[in-house]
Amino acid sequence: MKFGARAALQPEPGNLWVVDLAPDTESILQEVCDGLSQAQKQLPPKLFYDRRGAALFAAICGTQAYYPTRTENAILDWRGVEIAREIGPGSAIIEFGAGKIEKVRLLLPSLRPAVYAALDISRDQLVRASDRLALDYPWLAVIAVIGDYGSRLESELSLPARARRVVFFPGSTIGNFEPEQAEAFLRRARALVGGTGGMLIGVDLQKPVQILDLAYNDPEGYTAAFNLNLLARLNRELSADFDLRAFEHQAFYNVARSRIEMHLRSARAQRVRIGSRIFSFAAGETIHTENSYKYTPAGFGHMARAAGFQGSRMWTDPQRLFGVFFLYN
Ligand code: AVJ
Repeated sequence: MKFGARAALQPEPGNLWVVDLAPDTESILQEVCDGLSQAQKQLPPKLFYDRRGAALFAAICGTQAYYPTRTENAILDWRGVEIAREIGPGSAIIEFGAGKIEKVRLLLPSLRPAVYAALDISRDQLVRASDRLALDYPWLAVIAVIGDYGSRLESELSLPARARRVVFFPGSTIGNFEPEQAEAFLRRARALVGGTGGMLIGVDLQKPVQILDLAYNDPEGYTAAFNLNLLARLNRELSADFDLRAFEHQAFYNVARSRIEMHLRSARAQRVRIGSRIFSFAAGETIHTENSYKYTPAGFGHMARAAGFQGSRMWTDPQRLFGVFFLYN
């Protein structure tokens, strides 16, 4: 394993390169204070994924209520050969939000890429998972980049010039973006992969409200714990003094905007200190912690075209809960 500020594919022993571009405490504090200064208080969902948050997210993915993970996995598993045929061998796969690096494993045997680059905000999990992947697939060059989606990957990755580049963005994390930001993200991905490249992206589809509400209010309570852990993290890392018993998890489907909204609701009027700043909460006031937009196949296809991708193909499950799109030029 190699650590460095720059990942270059050099003929050195070992097949894993690690690059750390994680935001520092100072910039996290700035983002948190900015978000809590808005009229509708908000916090960015990337802050969910500290060590405990990543573990809680993995627990959510294992619940019966949270259908996206197992549904997308089934699509990748069933359609892996077809997907691999679309992409072709010897590609450079760049995954955003790679987490535990489980999904790409479903594709690797048929896909046979030359390079796999994983970007994720959860340092320990990413280092562990990429180390394991590099050991399991000695023929694969693995690059792990610790950072958020704003990280300037273009300059950090030196990918083989001839390999077809494909951005892999599974999990429906695109749903975290506002529609305009989502389109901008697709456009950026298209620029990263170039004219011959493509994008393989998981998108959660619109469906009856009860299914969605349950998926974000699992009876085991992992989603509630995941949401509240955000405050626990701010207490730990920014020496904030949130009283975790005075906030509650709230998640509901906003039908008009086709999105799940997650909030943390203040049970009473209270003040919270973060560093040298004080933030006041009215009883019932919320911090908006996440949106998870749901698309129709046609709606997402339209957005992909608007972002510049001319070709699009979708695989789905029999209940049409989830779509895996391959976008290309
Ligand atoms: C990782 C962003 C795809 O939006 O469903 C799961 C995060 N939040 N349960 C989603 C999440 C609450 C998840 N994504």
